[in-house]
Amino acid sequence: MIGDPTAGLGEPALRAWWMPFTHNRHFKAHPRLITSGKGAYYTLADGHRVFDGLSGLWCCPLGHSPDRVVQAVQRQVATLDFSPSFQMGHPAAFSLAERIARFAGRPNDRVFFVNSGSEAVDTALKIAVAYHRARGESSRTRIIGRERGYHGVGMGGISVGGIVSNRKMFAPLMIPGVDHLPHTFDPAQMGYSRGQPEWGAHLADELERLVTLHDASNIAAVIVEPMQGSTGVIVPPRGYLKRLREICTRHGILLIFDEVITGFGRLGTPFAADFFDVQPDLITFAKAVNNAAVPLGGVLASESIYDAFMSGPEHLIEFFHGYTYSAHPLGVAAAHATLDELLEQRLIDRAAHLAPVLEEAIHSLRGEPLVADIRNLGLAAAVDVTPVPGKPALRAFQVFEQALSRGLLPRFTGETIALAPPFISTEDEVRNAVEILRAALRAAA
Ligand code: PXG
Repeated sequence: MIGDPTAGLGEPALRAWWMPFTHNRHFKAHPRLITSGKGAYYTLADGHRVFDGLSGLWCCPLGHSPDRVVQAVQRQVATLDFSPSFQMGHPAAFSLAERIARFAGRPNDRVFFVNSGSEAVDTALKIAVAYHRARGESSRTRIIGRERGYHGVGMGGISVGGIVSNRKMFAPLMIPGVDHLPHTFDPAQMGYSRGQPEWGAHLADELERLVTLHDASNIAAVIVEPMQGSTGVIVPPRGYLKRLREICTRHGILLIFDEVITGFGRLGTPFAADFFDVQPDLITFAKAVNNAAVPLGGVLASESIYDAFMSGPEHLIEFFHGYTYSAHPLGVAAAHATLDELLEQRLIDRAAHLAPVLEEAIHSLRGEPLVADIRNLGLAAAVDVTPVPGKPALRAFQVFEQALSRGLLPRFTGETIALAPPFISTEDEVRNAVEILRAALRAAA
């Protein structure tokens, strides 16, 4: 803990907020409070500045409060604070949808706006099942996710997700008819891989096994994160995603890429679909789309999927789905400003340029105390640490605390520490973040 981070906030002031994905009792006894952010740094309540090693929660590639986004949101809230998206529309939402489709290199796609990654995932699953039904293939209802996958916390997302702690308490609420592909992480085969592992493309063939089990006529879609982020930067083996695409195409199964983390530049390309040269039928996005200034997400759907819905009388709604805040004017304004900044400042190229800097630095931690594996892809990296015997997840937290006290905010989850710096970082900042992590590992050992 750094100094007195409560800065005058007593325990009662911390009581009411039931915090998400947080050890609430421990946190409230030892709070870590952020009071402001600018560029690649947060300021904590005790005045310490820390480098934002995970771009918020993977969502602030431009750093914090970039002027252009701040001004766009300020202008927007004063001009049109809210506009209904059911049976009405505001012009900037249409132009944003068109821009995002072009940015994705899929100019004929349609974009459905939501407010979070979880909503994007549940929306994509609904589109997939309804698409088949609209085409007269209503038996195609099964969805295939993947072990270790994270697809948010909606009922659909936890069902197709593969993280046991996010699932085990909620079994009765999960959607039926879901299978999981095996995850692709095998340290014996791919330990300390730089970028994509050579081993593991054959794991995609498990999809053929599921098709043989259920028959393709019962399967609607496969959903995967092209690079698994939350579970600790699990990088797809070379050829794996292409093989998944081929099998889906052969059997008329829709392929959904959940690009909530990888979308908008994290791998040094607009989307991971570009990086891997594999085009899915549906892409979910959120987070970096508008630098997280206002919640916004969405789903990119291919034209043929959209067209399948556009039947029946024209005065009737085609897709009974949407949110009060779909295409919220503030979120949309922030997204336009974020895209302007990403493109004009060539920040995705910059992410691509920083990727090998991060790779070199992070792999130099091999052999340091506690280090069990290191992985990286694009401007993202993870270090697995050896667990404290009998106390799962404690070690990464200890390393996290050591890093925070030295001026770096990384992400810890399970036995993994992850880094995904803002695209605006300098090479030195990236190297320095890793040096802080090195000191933290030594101190925690
Ligand atoms: N899909 C993917 C691939 C995600 O990574 C979601 C869906 C859900 O998004 P929302 O906006 O509903 O939270 C995510 C979210 C971490 C971390 O530390 C990752 C996420 C969220 C919070 C922390 O890795 N991913």
